[in-house]
Amino acid sequence: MSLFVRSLVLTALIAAGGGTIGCQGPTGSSPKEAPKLYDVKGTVVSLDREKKAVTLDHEDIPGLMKAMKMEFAVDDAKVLDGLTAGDAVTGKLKADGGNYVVTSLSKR
Ligand SMILES: [Cu+2]
Repeated sequence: MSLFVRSLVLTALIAAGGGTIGCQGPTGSSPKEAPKLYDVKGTVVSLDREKKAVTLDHEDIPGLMKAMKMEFAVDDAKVLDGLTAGDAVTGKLKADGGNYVVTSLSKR
């Protein structure tokens, strides 16, 4: 959902809530941030199909983190198919709160 659409929805929710004085809406829990997808580029340092994890020496991920070497969880062991340590890769990273999951990876 785009930020624009999200703000429209928020505005609508606030407007709807304003009309019900004395009635608590379902606002007990804070709204969950939608997961964001980032492009990730780097080199495979090691991978573990059983653990569904891959360690990447990744480049800067603008808006998320600087270049570093770190381990990521992968969505599915299939994401690691055809890859070996040392491969230069590009892929997608899903950031859900502080939780990072690699959803696709391929050699570049
Ligand atoms: Cu990192």
